[in-house]
Amino acid sequence: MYLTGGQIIFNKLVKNNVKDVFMYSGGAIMGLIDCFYEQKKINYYINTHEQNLGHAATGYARSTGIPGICIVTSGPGITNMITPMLDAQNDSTPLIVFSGNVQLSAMGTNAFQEAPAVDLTKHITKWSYCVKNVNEINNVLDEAFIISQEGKKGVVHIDLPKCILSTKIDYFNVNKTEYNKQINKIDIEKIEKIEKIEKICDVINNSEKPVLYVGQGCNDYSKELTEFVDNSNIPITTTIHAMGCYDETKDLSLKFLGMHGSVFANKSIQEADCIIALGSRFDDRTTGNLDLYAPMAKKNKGIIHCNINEKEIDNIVQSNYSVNGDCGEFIKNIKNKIVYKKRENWLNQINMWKKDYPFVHNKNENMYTQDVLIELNKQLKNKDNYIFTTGVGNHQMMAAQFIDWTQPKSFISSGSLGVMGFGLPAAIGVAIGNPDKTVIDIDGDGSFLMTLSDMKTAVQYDLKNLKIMILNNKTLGMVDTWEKLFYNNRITATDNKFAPSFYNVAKSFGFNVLQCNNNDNLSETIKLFIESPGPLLCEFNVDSTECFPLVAPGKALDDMILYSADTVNIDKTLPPS
Ligand SMILES: Cc1ncc(C[n+]2csc(CCOP(=O)(O)OP(=O)(O)O)c2C)c(N)n1
Repeated sequence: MYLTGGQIIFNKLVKNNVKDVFMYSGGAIMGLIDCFYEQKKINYYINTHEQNLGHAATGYARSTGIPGICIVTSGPGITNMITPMLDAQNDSTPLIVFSGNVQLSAMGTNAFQEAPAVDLTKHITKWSYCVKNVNEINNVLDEAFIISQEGKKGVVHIDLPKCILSTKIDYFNVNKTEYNKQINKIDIEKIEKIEKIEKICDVINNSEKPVLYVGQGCNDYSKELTEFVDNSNIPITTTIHAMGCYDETKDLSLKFLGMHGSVFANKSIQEADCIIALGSRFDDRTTGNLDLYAPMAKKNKGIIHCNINEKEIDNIVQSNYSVNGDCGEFIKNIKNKIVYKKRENWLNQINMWKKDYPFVHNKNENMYTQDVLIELNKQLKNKDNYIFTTGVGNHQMMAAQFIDWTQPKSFISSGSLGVMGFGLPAAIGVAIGNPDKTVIDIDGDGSFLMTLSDMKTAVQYDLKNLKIMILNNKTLGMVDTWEKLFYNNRITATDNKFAPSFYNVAKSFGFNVLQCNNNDNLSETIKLFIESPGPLLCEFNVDSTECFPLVAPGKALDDMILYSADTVNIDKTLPPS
């Protein structure tokens, strides 16, 4: 049977059980997009911008575990994808991106809508490959699905010259050529056999003050991790990507750590004699000043690191014991060898910190972002039914602080790259991938402005399970704080008072809309927000406030600025980072 390159790709997607793809059209990719016409095998969604499409596929992939499929055109199509591709790669999200390109004979001639696609993406993907022979497609696609999901998950980019998509071959009688697997293929990690287990267990069993520091590498092992924590009585803190992996309402949870994390988590890391890092990578937002990081654990030679990506081991923090492998496997290997210990002094100390330094804010008659989130947290009865996305800024960190995270993969946010504008398109992908859940995008006015055109997409696909909260403080709050604290109050580039009424904008897109301007009707508005169907947007006109605690640049992890007198006394000459 004769099939075009485009049809072969479509068939391979069907064979790989792809149910949903995110796309944006254009001349060079039409040979593939045309295959989606009047068929019922794969749903396709058209966002308003390639960046949005990439974030939507990311939200889809991170919430379902299924690779997100993106289809874009050449030139501006693929350049608009750079941000979501890097974001997905950095946050270990499996994406497969297909881009069109000019025909092979025109490549390198600066042709219309030509971009050096593979050159642009090869440093921000696990694998980036231009198909130059239609016979390769079969094997290239097999490889794309494997690479995006094996080891540390990430992004695969397949570039498709227009002529490859239109060339017909006798599919069943052709020799499906092996392509050159070496080309551009980077970053494929091997999973090593777990070793040194006995020694590691001794270190943990002998420690008086152990802490688990868990990242998203554990998100698929929430049950195993929970059993391990409860059976070993070891307190646990997480990165923001792993929040909910262990239920934060339980006593042994220290919530998330880092720059805006809990004081008690940060203090615990600094005081711990043994840090068991599982599926986390010592990102600088979670360590503070590295020279001052975890002095007791370093002294005690008690840093244990398990990560599936070999390159993360000893990359930032030198471990004393490392395992390059899967966290689930690691937990399975150690769980029966770790003894339950009471560690009364340690847990008492932690409980004192919890009592002395809970997450708080400047409570007064004004309505702040934190007030809204506290009320939301109070009224959301069954959090298992919800998944949250966010923009980037204070609202993101405050959401991490003031919502109790009880389920893994329920906080989907741009962590490593920190892309403003992630919230809405990611929520669209989550809503599509999880029709039985409600998705709430907690967003800032600045972040939301960057990608709000995708409200069209939410309306077009009638996403009744999608809701947006805009915490409109009329400023780019997180940076505004830095201007105030570290740049002598020079408010240079954060005023956002010319942002539109999001209530009106959403209405014109066809959203259901709500608005809340003060604490008096906050409770009632949140109730309505929870009860009303999507697509829904509620604009909360909040007062601007800082997000504390905050580890200032260059400071140790437990040297945090709090809501207190020291807010006004901090050193304004600190170097920014
Ligand atoms: C694309 C992008 N540009 C710039 C930044 C730098 N940045 C980080 S937070 C922030 C302000 C965010 O403002 P907003 O979304 O209104 O949230 P708020 O902090 O006010 O809650 C900025 C400009 C970024 N993270 N992403």
